[in-house]
Amino acid sequence: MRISHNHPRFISLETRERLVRGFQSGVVVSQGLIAHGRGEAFDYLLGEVTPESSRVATKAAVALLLSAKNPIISVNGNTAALVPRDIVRLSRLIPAGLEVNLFHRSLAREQRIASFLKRNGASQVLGANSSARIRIPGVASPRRSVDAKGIGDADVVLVPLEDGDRAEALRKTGKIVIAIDLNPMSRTSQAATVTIVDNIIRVIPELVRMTLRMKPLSKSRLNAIASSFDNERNLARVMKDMIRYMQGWT
Ligand code: PTJ
Repeated sequence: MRISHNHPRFISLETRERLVRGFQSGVVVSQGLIAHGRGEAFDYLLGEVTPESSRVATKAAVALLLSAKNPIISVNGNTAALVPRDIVRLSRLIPAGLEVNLFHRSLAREQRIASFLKRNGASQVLGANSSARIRIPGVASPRRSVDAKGIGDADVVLVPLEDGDRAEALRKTGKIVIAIDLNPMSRTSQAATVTIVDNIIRVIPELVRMTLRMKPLSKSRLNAIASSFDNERNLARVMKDMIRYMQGWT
């Protein structure tokens, strides 16, 4: 379907079309369409704009990614379909590895997503072969199986649209978890070290811009930014942003 740029809801409709195309090509699962609907509902509560609280979280996330020894970006179907170029750009800039890691896992879909990322500029994508896998203890979903050289060995993991179980389990293994989730009340949001509550279509381009700006900063400045961030406090700020936005309607 072609959507006119003049349509008042162009961005939202175009985003849905990307997911539908991703679904038709086997990158996105049907459950991913449902998950996006839940995300959209929370995006409404933000007024579909990035609140200041999310910018603060993005800055802390970049500080952690730039200070990491082995940072990894975990990619699922929705992420690949919505922001393929920017996620590859971010991985190059930091630099961080890319690992396909799926909730609804099949080797064929992992390989499809890896090829899609490569067509969008990635040179190496982990997680798309059955060898070199290890299991994260305490995860019931297929997401427990990760690449030993990727998420398995990472100190900082960026997890867009994650499930709560794995976010908690990754924290328990001592890793720093950066989540992207429009729902500030989800278990993932609560479990992560840094949660960016915003739409992934705005978050990844903002992470790219912020990385370009923060790359010249010293290690001690990056440490100071990361350690002054408090996720619990910031999530409370996001909720206040949502309430304030809704009060504007009454
Ligand atoms: O590709 P797979 O097999 O790994 O499956 C991916 C989905 C998304 C289906 C899987 O991870 C899943 O079931 O996710 P959830 O638990 O339904 O959704 C995860 C969170 O993502 C929810 O809290 C949503 O609010 C949030 N979300 C959905 N769309 C967006 C979003 N957050 C940011 N940006 C979005 N566009």
